[in-house]
Amino acid sequence: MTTIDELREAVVDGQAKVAVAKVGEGLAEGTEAGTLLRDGLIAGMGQVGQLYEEGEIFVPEMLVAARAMAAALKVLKPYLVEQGVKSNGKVAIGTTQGDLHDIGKNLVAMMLEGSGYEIVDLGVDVPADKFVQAVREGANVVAMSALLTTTMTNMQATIEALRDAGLRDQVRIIVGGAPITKTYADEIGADGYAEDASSAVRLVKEVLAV
Ligand code: B1M
Repeated sequence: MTTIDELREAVVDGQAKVAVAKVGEGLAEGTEAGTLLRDGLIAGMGQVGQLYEEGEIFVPEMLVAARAMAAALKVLKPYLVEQGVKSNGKVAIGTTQGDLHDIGKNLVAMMLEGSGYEIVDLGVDVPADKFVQAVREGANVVAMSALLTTTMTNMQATIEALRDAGLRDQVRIIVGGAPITKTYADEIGADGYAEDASSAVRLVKEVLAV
């Protein structure tokens, strides 16, 4: 088994320490950072997403895998920057105003980061004007998460604020979270809805291709 295979397996198994060690080994063997990212971390996370969609693993395993990937990414990041690996896009992500549930948002952010997107994590309880500011500062995707029926309506407030600021046409907006549906996303004028973190990665790729 090669170091890249071992790195991929460490992500799938959620073994953060092993993943970090394998990144170090791969770099020491002369493997390019971009290759470790693509064939190790991203491939591993892809496998995790697939296992989750097939019902073979559940949220806790996905979260542990995401943490392993985040730990390995932290080590790899400076080398990626050095190599000039191009960002696929800049995503401003946060939970809607009033919402403190950030586990799902963090998972989505980690999966996107591992897939080559630059993440601006606005955190929790994010008011519309913070999303607007992030778009002014270059984000080309706004990703909003809500877990409460009382806070999901703030997604629409953000979309309206972006429209009022004249920025709606230069940004793609995606939404998700347990109470959100595709119908709701369409109703409020978002560009897309993703049910889970792995489909959020596919969705961002799709909306940026339009
Ligand atoms: Co609260 N909570 N909570 N809570 N909490 C829920 C959401 C609730 C359904 C529980 C229940 O009553 N059965 C309920 C909401 C009811 C409703 O609105 N209809 C509820 C409530 C009522 C509350 C409080 C009001 C309770 C109170 O204080 N009386 C309060 C509100 C606080 C606030 O936000 N202002 C509250 C507080 C909390 C804690 C702080 C204790 C804690 C959050 C800790 C944290 O996140 N750091 C908490 C928790 C843990 C939950 C439950 C148990 C678990 C949520 C979770 O993390 N799931 C939840 C019940 C449940 O969901 N079973 C509940 C795991 C996570 C990985 O899934 O976030 O759905 P999820 O993310 C998924 C997808 O939804 C999707 O991908 C993720 C990964 O697959 N996704 C996206 C999420 N965002 C996305 C964005 C995308 C795309 C996909 O694109 C942008």
